Amino acid sequence: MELEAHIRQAVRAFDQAQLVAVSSGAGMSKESGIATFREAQTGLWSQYDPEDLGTPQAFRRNPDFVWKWYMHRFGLISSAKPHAGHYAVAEMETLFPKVVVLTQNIDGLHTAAGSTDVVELHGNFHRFKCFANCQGNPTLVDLNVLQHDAEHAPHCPHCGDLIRPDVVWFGEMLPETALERAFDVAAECAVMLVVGTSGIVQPAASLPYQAKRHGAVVVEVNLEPSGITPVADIFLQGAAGQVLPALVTALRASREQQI
Ligand code: BV8
Repeated sequence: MELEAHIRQAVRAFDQAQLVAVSSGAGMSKESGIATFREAQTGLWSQYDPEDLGTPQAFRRNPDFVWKWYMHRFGLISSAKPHAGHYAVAEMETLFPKVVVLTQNIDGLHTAAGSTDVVELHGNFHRFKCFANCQGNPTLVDLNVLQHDAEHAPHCPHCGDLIRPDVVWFGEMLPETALERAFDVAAECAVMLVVGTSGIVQPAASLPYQAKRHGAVVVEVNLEPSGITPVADIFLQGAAGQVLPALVTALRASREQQI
């Protein structure tokens, strides 16, 4: 079946949904110019595996090196803008009683596009904190106030420990409240729209399986099959920035016909 037929199938699946979950990965931000996690390694960084850089051990071992990698990515992310796909997800809030975005992305683009209920599973790149969380979890610091540069990880003004991005590294637990809410939403949603994830990183990759186990319809948007495709009821092959606006246009048209 071609994409249009699959979108019509998806529109029927969304019908009467009270709670819609949207689970997004790095592919959701690709058309905003942010390389996916696996492609993030360009130029100097191409010889390093992100899973070897994004860990607390790597940061402790060589803080300035990991800091430089983050400042490199921060430069890419901070100039990124939401694309039509982000805005389409935000518009879904006008079509359904409740839409919750469960994102693995740390770029803040869903919120920037207007989504009002976003669960950030892996933190947010615009926040920085004391590694020791010396004033409580998290001990956030304002990077603009701290003397810092792109070459050296700054130090906490309270305790002197290293300052780090407020993101979840490999081997670290996800924020408890975010994780709990994500699994609750996955268990209660009528439809889970899964966008731009390879379905490799856990526990985020388990959310569509949780949704399916609890009777949700799983609709996947990806350029190619992923670790989620085996559990997807409907696979919309294509780029998020193209497929999501087409899906929302069809959902809106279907809603208008019902009025
Ligand atoms: C945890 C923030 C409990 C940082 C990220 C051994 C030791 C320790 C842990 C583990 C272990 N074995 C397994 C684990 C668990 C580990 C894990 O899952 N590892 C994987 C590699 C097997 N997980 C963890 O460590 C998590 N914590 O489990 O705690 C624990 C603790 C100790 C020991 C055991 C368990 C923490 C994981 C969070 C890591 N932090 N990000 C930062 O970004 O700097 S992960 C990071 O990578 C992203 O946030 C994202 O989650 C992930 C990348 O995945 P995707 O988003 O799927 O992106 P990817 O590039 O893979 O795929 C892109 C997709 O988009 C593709 O399918 C592509 O086709 C598609 N696409 C591309 N363009 C488009 C598109 N689709 C649509 N449109 C397009 N235009």
